[in-house]
Amino acid sequence: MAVASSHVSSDEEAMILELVRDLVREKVAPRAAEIDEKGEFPFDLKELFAQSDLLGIPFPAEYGGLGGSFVTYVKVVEEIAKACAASSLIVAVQELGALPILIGGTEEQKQSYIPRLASGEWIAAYALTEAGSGSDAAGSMRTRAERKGDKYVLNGTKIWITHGSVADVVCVFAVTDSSKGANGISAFIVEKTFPGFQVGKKEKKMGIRGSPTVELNFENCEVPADNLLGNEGAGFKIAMKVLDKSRPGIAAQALGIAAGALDYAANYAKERMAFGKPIGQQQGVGFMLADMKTEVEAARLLVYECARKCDEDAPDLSLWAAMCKLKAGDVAMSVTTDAVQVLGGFGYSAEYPVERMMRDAKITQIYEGTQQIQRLVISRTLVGKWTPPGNGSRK
Ligand code: COS
Repeated sequence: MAVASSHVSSDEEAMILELVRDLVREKVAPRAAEIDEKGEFPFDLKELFAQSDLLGIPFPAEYGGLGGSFVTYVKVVEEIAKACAASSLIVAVQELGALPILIGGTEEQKQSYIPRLASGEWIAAYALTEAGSGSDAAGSMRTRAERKGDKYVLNGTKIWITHGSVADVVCVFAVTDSSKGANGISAFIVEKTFPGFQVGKKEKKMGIRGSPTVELNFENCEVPADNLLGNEGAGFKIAMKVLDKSRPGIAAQALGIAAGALDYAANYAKERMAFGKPIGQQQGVGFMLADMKTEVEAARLLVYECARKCDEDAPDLSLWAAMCKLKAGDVAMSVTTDAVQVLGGFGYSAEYPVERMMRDAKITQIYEGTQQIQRLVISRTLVGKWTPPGNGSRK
């Protein structure tokens, strides 16, 4: 969680972004195709980002972070995603995994964990989703946590956990009281060394292949009671507040993918000749590029405005987080698809980056809440939530 008033000036933000552009050009872009092909987490780039203080940007200075604004943070994610979507998740998921502690943690918990995450010494992950509990995150959760003395004992399985296999610490959501629906869910800080924590199957994915997505199994996993975040039952609200601040990071990733694909397609269209002139000068392609550019800039305005609202802890943040993730995810998909079209047969070849970008774009319409969930969140702000007659709740 970035501090409300940033410690980073606009001059410093410009310097950070220049540094990131240099790193991306020299170190990230040349590795992007290989990272995708091998499907391996790029530990070298994680180290590079850690040494360059990029992981600490959104964390408050008092916990070892840079105390940067959310606006700076989303711009950094965007810059990395222009070249390599998987690598941009190194920055974005560190924030996602740390947010439950920043939002729901005690001073002691923050002091204990955030400095190690801000420096990049440790990697964080966020474990909400289960096989039967994706969009309906509260209603269908099956992972249980039972208090036994000074410990909680966790049992259950989480799936689709980004960086779950490389994380040192995972914020895990589990049911502590099944009679209370969303208000019976609690959040825990779980270290990978806690007994009963196991990494399960790794997914084979369409895109973001350098970012490991795994199953996590909790078999009588013992978590010290001190690692409960907030009170028992506070977990779902923490999970939702986290998503309000992490969806803009995913929107920034989507924006970066789209901007990277547009850039590549526009350059190609300037060079590639057909019927005696560059294809970009022909109306069919030129107008496509014009629409792509307009969509990218529209998404950018929403992402940056939402990041500003994150910095202010604005009361309508949920709405803006959902809108920017919805728009940027759809723009990433449409712009990368059109970029492949601009390149024609070459666009369909893995030798050109737009093929990877199109595969990477798809996930931004799915994770951190599907586009349908974003629309649900947005429409509820307009017309309210449906509560069935009778007891007023299905739970
Ligand atoms: N901030 C704070 N509190 C919130 C909140 C938010 N953004 N959103 C919901 N809550 C609170 C509600 O106010 C409600 O509190 P009370 O019981 O005190 O009234 C409680 O949380 C339950 O909320 P709600 O009734 O809206 O829950 P629903 O089950 O109807 O649906 C959705 C919530 C669908 C919005 C939620 O489940 C969701 O976002 N699902 C998608 C999950 C997701 O993005 N998964 C991706 C994987 S994580 S990378």
